[in-house]
Amino acid sequence: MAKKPSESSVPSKLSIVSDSVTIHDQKLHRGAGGELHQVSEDGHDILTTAQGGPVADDQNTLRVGARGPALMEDFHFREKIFHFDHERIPERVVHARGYGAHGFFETYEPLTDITRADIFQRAGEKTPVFVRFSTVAGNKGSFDLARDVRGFAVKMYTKEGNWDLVGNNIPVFFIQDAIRFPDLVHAVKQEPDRAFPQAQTAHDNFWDFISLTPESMNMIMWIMSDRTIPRSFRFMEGFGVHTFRFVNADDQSTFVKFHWKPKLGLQSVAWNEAVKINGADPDFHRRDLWQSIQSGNFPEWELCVQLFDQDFADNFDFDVLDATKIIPEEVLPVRPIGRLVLDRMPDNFFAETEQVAFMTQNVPPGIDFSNDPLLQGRNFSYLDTQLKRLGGPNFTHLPINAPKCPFHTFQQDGHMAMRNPVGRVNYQPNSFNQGPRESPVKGYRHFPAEEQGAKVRLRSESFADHYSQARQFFISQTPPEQRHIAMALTFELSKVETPVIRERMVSHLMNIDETLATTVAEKLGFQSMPEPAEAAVPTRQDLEPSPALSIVGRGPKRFEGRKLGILVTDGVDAKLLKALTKSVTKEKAAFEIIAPKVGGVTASDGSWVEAHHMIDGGPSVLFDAVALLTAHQAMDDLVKEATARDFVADAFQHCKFIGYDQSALPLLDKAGISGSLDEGTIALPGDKGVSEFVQEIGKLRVWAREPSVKLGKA
Ligand code: HDD
Repeated sequence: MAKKPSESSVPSKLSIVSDSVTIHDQKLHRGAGGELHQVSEDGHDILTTAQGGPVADDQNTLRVGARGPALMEDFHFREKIFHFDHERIPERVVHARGYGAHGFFETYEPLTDITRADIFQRAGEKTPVFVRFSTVAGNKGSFDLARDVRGFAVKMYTKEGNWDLVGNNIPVFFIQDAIRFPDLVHAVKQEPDRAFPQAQTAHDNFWDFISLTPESMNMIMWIMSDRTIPRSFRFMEGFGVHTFRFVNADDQSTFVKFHWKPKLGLQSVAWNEAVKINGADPDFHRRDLWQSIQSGNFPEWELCVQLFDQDFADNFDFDVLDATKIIPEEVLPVRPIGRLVLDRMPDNFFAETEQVAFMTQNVPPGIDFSNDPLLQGRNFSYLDTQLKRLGGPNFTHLPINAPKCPFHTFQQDGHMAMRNPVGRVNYQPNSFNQGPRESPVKGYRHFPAEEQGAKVRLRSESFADHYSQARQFFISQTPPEQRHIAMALTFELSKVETPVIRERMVSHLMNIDETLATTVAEKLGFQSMPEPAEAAVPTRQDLEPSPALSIVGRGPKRFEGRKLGILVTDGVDAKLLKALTKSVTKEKAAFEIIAPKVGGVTASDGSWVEAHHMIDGGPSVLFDAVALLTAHQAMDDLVKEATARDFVADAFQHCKFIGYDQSALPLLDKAGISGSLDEGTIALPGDKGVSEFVQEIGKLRVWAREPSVKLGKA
């Protein structure tokens, strides 16, 4: 039977309206975003076409008779399908998968002596920002915990125009010259004939390119470390990577490197954990940022700078224009100059996070570039890519990309122009004294660096030492972190099918650390060790370790900002559960309850405890530590659940703290760990009181356990 419009299955009261206004006798509703809606005879918002025409039936196409052909006359159908057909835009060629948030940057102190950038002139000044975090290689729909560099792109809407600091969570890069970027990206992304693997460096093309690119060796140490499997965006550092310039009002320049330091410290997950998180929650990082901002726990970073002059640059061991090198913090300390707080999620992912256009060339007066050939190349690339992605030159008219300060140009027309110059005059100079004029005083002045030389395609010799800093990174790691690097290299190279590529990589490792090279070679089943790779600079510099490069060495002291997973059953000790959740909340941490059924459980005092997950949906990999608050009566059933046993076994092998009620001992037994209890498996109450337990789990991992669970045995 054909339905009449009034019989549509859609309920008639669709929208909840927040406000009513009357304009020209037409009663309208104001929606949540401030937009106006037409109102129906019975008071609900009216669905309209994009032309504003009210729609009577959105469920049935216009046709001849109930079973007849559709009519071309159906303009509503045509418009609806047309728009749907065009919903997608090209994804970013790199950094396709990303997630963003709004917030502000607060300046700590005036930096008038070193930069004239308005954003750094007044203490306490707050500047609106939008940040987009991303993975590099995976497509838009890939998973969050790929082993990959994370993008850390910050758009600061300053009073002198947008400043985009388009950085990564790693302070060095794979290549020294932008001309190699297309090859790097082709090599890392899915292989073109088979279109896999996605979001993975573990394949021949990537390691082939890398093994033929010695300048990438420092970056390789970084990407094989735990930096590429961060626990959350909130626990990552960010880096501007390149050397930039600050320029003051007297046109004096100071070199500057930018660092974002997370307030809650650094934290990563274990590789085995990352693999499982990708299955359990492919949106793990998105969800984490969403949940923390929505719950009012606003993530925060300090912007720190390393400042230096030409003298320092001339005397430093490496070229400050070489983006494959760092300046260790122990050599040149970082100075905090402000803080970044993310406190608001976008209203709409596409409009903001997808359409945001970052460009390294967006700098306000007082911030300038160095001659870093990677940075210079980037300054060309980003404008181009926005044109392709966003479809025309007017992408700056999109609210997320428009400056928040007044702006005035003579640009006009083009696709989707939202703003054109008003009036007759759209050029300068003009005789009408109309329109904007340049300001030599307030306007952007490029730093007048003196440059000379022959026109050449040449890499400076000062860029040639590819192994010294790679070794420095490796020796700056704690033993578990070094194990992880060896494991990661072994895993990745084990996926390489061409033996000569594996060998070439190990020959590079010989120049970085012989023990590392031997460990990897043994694990890969090499019969003999290859010769060390030929190095452009034969003598490696023996650099001091830089403790600032370790994550574990500088781990957090508290559980703040982390999440405890509490596995409960019927009969859970109500007092214990309450004390634990109270203590976790007091620590400004979060908890989630996992139960045999998602509905919840009945506690010892008869109260009902609602669960966030059933065991299958809440594996321990989603939590920073776990507690097993079970009861004897539920144990027979619980130990039979494979996922309950995995919950415990995984937490143990991932070196997490496990608090347990004595009733959970049979579960520990079935999970195969009752003979291996250590300082990280804590009876509650018993070994420790609840608040002591919450203090203890602030250490996050019991790395001493790792060799015995074989995970990290390299
Ligand atoms: Fe890039 C995007 C970071 C080198 C060309 N890059 C992009 C994004 C980040 C970075 C965070 C995502 C921005 C967003 O969220 O929209 N890129 C870096 C860093 C580099 C780097 C830290 C080295 C230090 N990039 C680099 C080079 C080139 C590009 C050498 C080209 C010559 N990058 C691009 C691009 C992208 C991009 C093709 C893709 C999408 C976009 O720009 O908006 O233009």
